[in-house]
Order: sequence, then structure tokens, then C-alpha cells
Amino acid sequence: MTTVDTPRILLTGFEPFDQDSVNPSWEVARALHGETIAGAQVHAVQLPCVFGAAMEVLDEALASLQPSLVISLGLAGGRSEITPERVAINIDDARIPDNAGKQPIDAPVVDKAPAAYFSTLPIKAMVRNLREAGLPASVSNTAGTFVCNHVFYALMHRLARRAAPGVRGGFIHIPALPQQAARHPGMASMALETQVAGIREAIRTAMTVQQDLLENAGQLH
Ligand code: PCA
Repeated sequence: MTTVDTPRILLTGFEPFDQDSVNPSWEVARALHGETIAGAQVHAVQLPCVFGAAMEVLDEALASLQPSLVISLGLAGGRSEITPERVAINIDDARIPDNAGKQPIDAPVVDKAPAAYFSTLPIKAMVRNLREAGLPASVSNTAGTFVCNHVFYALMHRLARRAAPGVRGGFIHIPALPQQAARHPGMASMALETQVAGIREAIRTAMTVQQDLLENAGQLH
């Protein structure tokens, strides 16, 4: 049972983009909506895949929910694993137009703000726990330069500036769904139920692990 005092987890997913009809990030978020994980209740919010507008919807959700944990999800078509992101960078550089036709090139996400922020999620503990649960996962060192990185950066900038110590946040990219991969032969995919189980485990880890593991998750290139 939950009460008004139950801590809240904001879990965001994106609407479909790039002419797709589904986005697993929203399918996973809405599947977890209302669940209580490690004593906190998940609130799913859908973000538009639009530069600027996505940030505004995120801001509204942060203000109205006052969450104690924020995890944003996005699709990384072609990835085969659940990938907690390490770093958000202050750049919008769009290879394709967003859902409003905007295609910024080398614009800052937030003017005159720091070059980058690190995730404050225990990304290495998440990866280890996911693997131990039989779910493929790796730390990612780039969230790209499209709307996902834009939202990730905006989130970390807000959390760093808000007088809300202890609110952790970050971003997790997830693979395509099998029905998406079926239209792109050779593309990696992961079933929705596996993705949901993975994000549930990632949330549980974020709620219970304070200090991240000091464990190698580097890449040579
Ligand atoms: N993936 C895109 C934007 C929305 C989404 O789900 C990205 O990785 O930037």
C-alpha cells in the first residue's frame, strides 16, 4: 500500500521518433507506472522527442512530483544491452530532425553552463546487478548528441542546481524491441518483458546502493 508520503520515482520515456510507431523507452516506463520498488512509487511521464519541449515537460514533472530519484529512458537503436549512461554533455548536434523538424547543430543544451555532468546513479552497481540477474548490461560512455543527451544534460543541470540534496538522477539507453528490429534485419533487440525486468532491477539498485562500485567499466575507444 502507498500513502501520500511514499517517495516518488520519476521515470521518463520518449514518444516514438524517426518515423517509428513505438518507442520501448515509453513502453517500459508505462509498464512500471504505479509499481512500488524498494519503498518508492514509480511515476511514468512521456517526453516529446523535441529539443526544448522535452526539457519543459521534464521540468513540469520535477516540479509537480518532487521525486527522490529520476531515471530517464531512451531508445538506442542497434545496442544489444541495457546501458546506464555515465556522462551528459552540453551540446545539441542532431543528425536527424526531431519530431518538430528542429535540427540544431553545435548548440548548447543550456547556455553558459558546464561542459558536462556525470550521472549520479550507481551505474556500475546497476550493471553488475543486471548481469547477475541474467540481463545483458554495460556502462555507456556516450549518450549521443540528440534529444536523449539533451534531456539527460537538462536533468543533471536541474538536479545540480536545485536545493534538493540527495536527489539522484541519470539516463539509461535501452535496445530496440523485436518488432522494430524485424524491420531492420540484423539489428539487435530485446523483448519488452526483459527490458522491464532490467529497468526494475536498475531502479531497485539505485534505491538501495548509495556508494557505487569501484570496478572497471572503461573502453579503449
Ligand atoms: N532516443 C533518442 C531520442 C529519443 C529516444 O528514445 C536518442 O537517443 O537521442
